[in-house]
Amino acid sequence: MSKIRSVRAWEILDSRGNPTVRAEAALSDGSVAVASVPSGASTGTHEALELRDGGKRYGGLGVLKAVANVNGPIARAVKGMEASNLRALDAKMIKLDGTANKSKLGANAILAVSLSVARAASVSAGLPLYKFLRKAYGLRLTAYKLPIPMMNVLNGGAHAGWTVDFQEFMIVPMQKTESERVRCGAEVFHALGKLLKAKGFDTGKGDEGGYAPTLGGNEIAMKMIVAAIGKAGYTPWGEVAIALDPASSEFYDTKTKRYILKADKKTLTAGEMIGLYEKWMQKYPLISVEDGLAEDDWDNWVLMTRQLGSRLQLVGDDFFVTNVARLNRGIERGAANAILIKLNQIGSLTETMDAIALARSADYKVIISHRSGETADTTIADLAVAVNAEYVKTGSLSRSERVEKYNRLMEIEREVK
Ligand code: 2PG
Ligand code: MG
Repeated sequence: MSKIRSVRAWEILDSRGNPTVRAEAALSDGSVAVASVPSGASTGTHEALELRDGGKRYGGLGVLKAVANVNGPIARAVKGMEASNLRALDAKMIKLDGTANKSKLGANAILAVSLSVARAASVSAGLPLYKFLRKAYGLRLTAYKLPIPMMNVLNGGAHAGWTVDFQEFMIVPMQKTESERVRCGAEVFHALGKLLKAKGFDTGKGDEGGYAPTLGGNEIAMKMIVAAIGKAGYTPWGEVAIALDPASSEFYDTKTKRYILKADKKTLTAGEMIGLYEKWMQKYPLISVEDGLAEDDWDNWVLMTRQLGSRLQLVGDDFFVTNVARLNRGIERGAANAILIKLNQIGSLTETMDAIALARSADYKVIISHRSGETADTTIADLAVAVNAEYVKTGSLSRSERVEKYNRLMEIEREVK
C-alpha cells in the first residue's frame, strides 16, 4: 500500500511542436513515474475540454493553466490518497473539477495525473503497466491477447493539408503474432513509398507518419494501398485488410447536410456516403470504417449500421468520444458496432475503462487509439493489452512517437508468450 506523496506537472511539446502536459507522480515508497497527454487535430465537438492558455505564447496553445491546476488544486486534493485506488483518485479529481466536460481544471490536467499515478502505482506493485491495470480495475480476463494494429500509412484531411479528404487509410495485417504484424505493416509501408515515388507522387509525410501525396481522388489511395500489399508479397483480404477513418465530421456541411469531397469534386448525401463504403467493401479489402458519418448525424448512423453493420466494422470516434452517455445512446439506437477509445477525449483512466466495459457488455469491438499530436508516452499499448482490445490504432511505421507504441507491443508480446 503506497500513498501519493506528490504530483507535479510541466509543459512539454507534442509531435506537432505544440505544448502539452507531462505530470510526475511520486509515492510514499519512493516509486516515481511520468505520463504525457496527447492532443487531437480533428477533435470531436463532444470531447472533454483541453485547457489552453490563449494569448500570445505558442499561438494561444500554451498549457500553463492546466499545469498550474495540477501543481495547485489537484496536487493538494490527491496528496495522501492510496495510489493503487485509481477509481477513487479519478472520482476525486472529477468532483474537484465539478463540470460535465472538465472545463474547470482541464481534461489535460486531470488525465496527466490519472496516468502518472497509475504508472507510479504499477512501479510500486512491481508489475508491468498492462498487468497492473488489469488488477487495479478487477478485469476478469485470463489470457493476454495482443491487439491487431490498424496502421495509418496514407494521411489526408486535417492531418495532411487536405491532400485527400479522407483522413486515414490504414492497413490491418492479420498475421498470427504482433511482431509478424508489425513486420508486415512496415514492409507494406515501404512498398507503398516506392510505388508512390515510381508514379511521381510526393512521399512527404503527414501528422501520423503516413505518406501524404496529392492523389487527385480518394479512391486512388485504396488502389495504391492494394498494389503496395501485393508488391510487398502479401495477399489483400487474406493477409492484409484496409481500415478507413474518413473523419467525416471534418467535411460535413451542417447547413446543407452534405459531405463535401473536394478531391473527388463531389458533394454526397449520407445515403451516398453509405453507398460509397458499400461499393469499396466489394472492390477492396475494406473491413472497418471509422466516423463514416458526422458526429451528430444520428439517424443516418442508425441507417448505416442497419445496411452495413453485419458486414462492416463501423467505429464511433468523434461520434462516441469515449463517453458512456453517448455510447449508451448508440447501443440503444443500434448505431455503430465498435468504439474508438481515446483517453483524452474523456479525460481520465477510470472513465475510459468504464467506456470499454460498456462496449464489451454490448459486444461492440474496442480499438485503443493515439491522437494525431502524440508524445513518446506508450501507455496506450499497455492499455490495449490490459483490456484485450481487438485493435490498436497508433499511426504509421515511421516517426518515433508512433513506432514506440508498436515497439512496446512487441516487448509485451515477448513477456506474455
Ligand atoms: C482520429 C485521430 C487519431 P485526432 O481522428 O481518429 O488518428 O485524430 O487525434 O486528430 O482527432
Ligand atoms: Mg477518428
